[in-house]
Amino acid sequence: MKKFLILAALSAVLLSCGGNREQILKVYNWSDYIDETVLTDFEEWYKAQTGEDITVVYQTFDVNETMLSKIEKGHEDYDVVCPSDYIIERMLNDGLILPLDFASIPDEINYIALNRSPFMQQMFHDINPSIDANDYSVPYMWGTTGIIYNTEEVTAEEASTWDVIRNPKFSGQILIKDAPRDVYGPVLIYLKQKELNEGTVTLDDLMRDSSDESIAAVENYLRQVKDGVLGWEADFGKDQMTKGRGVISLNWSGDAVWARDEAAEVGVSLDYIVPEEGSTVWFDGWVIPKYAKNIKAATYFIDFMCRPDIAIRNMEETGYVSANGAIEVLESQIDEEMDPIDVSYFFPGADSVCVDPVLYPDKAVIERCALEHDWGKDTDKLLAMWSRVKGDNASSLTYVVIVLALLAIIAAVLFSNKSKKRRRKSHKK
Ligand code: SPD
Repeated sequence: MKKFLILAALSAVLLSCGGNREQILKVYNWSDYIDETVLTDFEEWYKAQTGEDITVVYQTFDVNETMLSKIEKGHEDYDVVCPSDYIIERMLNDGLILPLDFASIPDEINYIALNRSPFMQQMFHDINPSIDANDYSVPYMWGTTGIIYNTEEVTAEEASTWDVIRNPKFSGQILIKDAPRDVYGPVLIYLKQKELNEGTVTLDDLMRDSSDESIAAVENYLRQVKDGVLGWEADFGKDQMTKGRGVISLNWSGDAVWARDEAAEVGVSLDYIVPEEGSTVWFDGWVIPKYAKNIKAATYFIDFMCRPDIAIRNMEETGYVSANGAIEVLESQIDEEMDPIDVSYFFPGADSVCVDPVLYPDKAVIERCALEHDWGKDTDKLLAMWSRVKGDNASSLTYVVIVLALLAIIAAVLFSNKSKKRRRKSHKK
């Protein structure tokens, strides 16, 4: 990371001295989401392919909304960013991303075209049936939302329902991802079990449900969860779990893999489950924002990320699962110690392979998961609810108390100054 901060500083100097922006590629990605050595490899590969120099300036974010706001409001000139599904949908609807031109990349190194997964293509298509997101974005990593649990404190049965986050037995030991959409979806799915079982709503309906009634129901539920929450975390939950500082974490599958493997090294036993009621399946994809300045290098960068060996390195470093459909990627994950599962939805024909089910869930798990969708302006209602639950926003009573306290302090200072003056006067007399 240090190296890239230095690079960023150097690049800023280079640019401010009138350096060539065509030799800079600004990448804005989630934290802990890449093997950073691939960035230098990209610089070398780009030079070999095009004969041109490039320096990657790499920055990270922890939540989608931070990234979106920098582009939406700040018009920052990132060349490549990595939003999640529903944010890609929003950027697409708002004209914030550029169509990709992969025809400009020679066939033999066109890794995007060579390694597409039909599952990912379909998911991208489902983002918005009237504008094909496949023309604007390339999937990077994907996964599910579920529960990481400490197997010494929590049974698989206890963790197999979303209600575990309200279980008083684990109060004070529950970590919740500070990602409103990723919490709202599963909680609503949990609350609407009856309707789902009766077939009066579908998972997809729920992912589009921004009604006041549903937001209120989720808010009511989260208020019951809140007192037992050890932390609302953007990216420290996985680490806390490895240290045994929480026993339940509502989290993403990639963080679960990372945490489970790290924890095993220090004798903490973690596992991950997608609760029986259903959940969200998500993906993050590369896009070129409207304000990008180096479209050529951005296009090559996205292509390079799709090279199977690069995809495997990124998976191994982060714990997340690549959206790459190349058979080499599947082969790199075969582990004979695992029970065979059906991942034919992702790798056609692979209906019985020994892979980690946290990385590639069994088809039956995927069938009970749905993709989140953008809510447009209704997103503000969700964010307001989230702040109310977490207590980020002070009530008007809080403001009254603060103002009264400030007035009392000012009065006390004035009064003490006056008495000092009076004392000085009487002294002089
Ligand atoms: N530390 C990188 C985490 C990226 C995970 N993205 C998941 C988004 C779910 N909406």
